[in-house]
Amino acid sequence: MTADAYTPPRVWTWDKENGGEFASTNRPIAGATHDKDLPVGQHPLQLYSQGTPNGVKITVMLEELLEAGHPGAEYDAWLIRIGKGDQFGSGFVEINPNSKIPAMVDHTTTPPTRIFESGSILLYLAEKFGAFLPPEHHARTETLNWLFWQMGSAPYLGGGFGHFYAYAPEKWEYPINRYAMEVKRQMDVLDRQLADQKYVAGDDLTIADFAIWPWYGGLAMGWQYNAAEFLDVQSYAHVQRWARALHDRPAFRRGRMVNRVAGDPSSQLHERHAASDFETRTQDKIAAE
Ligand SMILES: N[C@@H](CCC(=O)N[C@@H](CS)C(=O)NCC(=O)O)C(=O)O
Repeated sequence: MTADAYTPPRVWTWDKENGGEFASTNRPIAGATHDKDLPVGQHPLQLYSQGTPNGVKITVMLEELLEAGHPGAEYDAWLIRIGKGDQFGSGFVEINPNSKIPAMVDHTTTPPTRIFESGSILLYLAEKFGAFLPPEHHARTETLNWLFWQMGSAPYLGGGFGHFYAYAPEKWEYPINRYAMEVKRQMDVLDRQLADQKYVAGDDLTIADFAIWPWYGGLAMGWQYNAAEFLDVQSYAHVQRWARALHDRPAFRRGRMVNRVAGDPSSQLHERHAASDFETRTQDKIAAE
């Protein structure tokens, strides 16, 4: 037992000063903290999100749908600043009782349809547009296998490894070891899968790629937690090849810009309401006005 080993009390209580990045938005209770309606734009699809890996899954898919000639995928993307607690506004909680981005509303149905959980949104869009989810039984099942693999695996990468390596108030060996081991195992799973096929679920780009790329592609590109060297991400050669190929697609480049609040101002499009916004409404252009 180490000097600062913890003996849990009989009943856990909320210690508001428990520290760590993002601690101020964490609460042990659900529900809204304040009244705030959500804005609604002109397009059928209304997205409420931020450009985190879970948010990027959806904007990349919407941009790929538009690129593939589905005009019905036009969308308004509104910024929900999770660091400021926008996810706890009453309007947002009405469309996602779990208070996490991304969340979407489809206004083409009566009544409008709310969709939350990024995997559910990807599946909803794939079924709505008949795209990026192969209809053939085996290929469809394989795509869903990898979609759900991502949903189950990424919390170990973000909530486990990322939290303890980058955000916790101190570096503790036990949790960093545990989650580094698991994340490296997951990268190896993906690397073996990508060794003899172009995309995660086979020869075609699917919602499995949209789900997995922002997390594991981002890790391979060195964008996550400043951990590229620590996890030796370069050693996953097939993940590297796949991550770079997707990174170079124009729709992925645009998708990464939407609702992004960090990085070069020219890469940040806080809100997206029209295709032309990528040229005219990025933060560098807004600052110059
Ligand atoms: N399983 C959810 C996870 C969503 C999620 O964790 N979103 C994060 C941003 S990446 C969030 O909204 N965090 C705000 C909070 O926890 O209060 C999904 O895939 O949609």
